Amino acid sequence: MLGLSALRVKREGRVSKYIKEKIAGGEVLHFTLIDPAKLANPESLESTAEKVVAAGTDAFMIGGSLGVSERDVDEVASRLKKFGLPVIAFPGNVNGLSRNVDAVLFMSLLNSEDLYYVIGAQVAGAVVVARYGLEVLPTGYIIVGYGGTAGFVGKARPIPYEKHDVVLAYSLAAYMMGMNYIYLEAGSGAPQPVHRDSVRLVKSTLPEAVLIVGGGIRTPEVAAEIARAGADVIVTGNIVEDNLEKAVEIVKSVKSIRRQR
Ligand code: 1GP
Repeated sequence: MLGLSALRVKREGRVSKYIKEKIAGGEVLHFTLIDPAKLANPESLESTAEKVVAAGTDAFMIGGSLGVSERDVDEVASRLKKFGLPVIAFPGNVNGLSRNVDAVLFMSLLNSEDLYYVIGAQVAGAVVVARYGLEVLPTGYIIVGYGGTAGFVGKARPIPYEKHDVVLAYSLAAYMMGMNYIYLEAGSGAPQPVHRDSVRLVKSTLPEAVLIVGGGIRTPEVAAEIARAGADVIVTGNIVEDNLEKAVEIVKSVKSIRRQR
């Protein structure tokens, strides 16, 4: 038997403490997203990681919407662990989990039209997460604008970029349901990122929530703009593969920002 009665949930653990202490200290965090299915040159993973770590990235996220198996996440996680930063699963589905990560963004894709992405995958994955003893970061995942593969696969009804009030309403609902991480996602490779006015509105209304923003952030200027608007965490994925030098500049620009708390 699975021993279901022995399962425990790990919330507010080491990773959450790490994130919250940095935010309380006035930092904006940068997370480097590695999609195992998009690694053009898997051998160069460590040398790529070394460069973003030297620039100051705060954590690694591993995940993707298509073509990611648990074994891929296992392998990438164990290779990234040696850098000493938190390694966080960003699962597009149940197969995006791994024993080797420190925590999981336990997400509900709130504006999906398919209940599977809102609650079905979470039910399927919850026992696995508890059995692996992973720390959970309860996350409301909200897809805005372009949406990309995550939006298509997740059957999202993306919120139009300029509908800041709708983005806020979803964020409020997420927070009221106990999700203290809000992830505003424009979709990997989005032609434009989430609008800074949406970011500003969500952060000013929910100062206690950890606001993660990703999708289509390709320049240090845009990253800084979104960070200044109130994002607590900036995520970049594609640019790390496409233009590592630019990715390093983005990390440095995010890490140069200090906020009054
Ligand atoms: C996608 O938010 C992430 O889930 C990152 O997007 O690949 O466009 O940086 P990019």
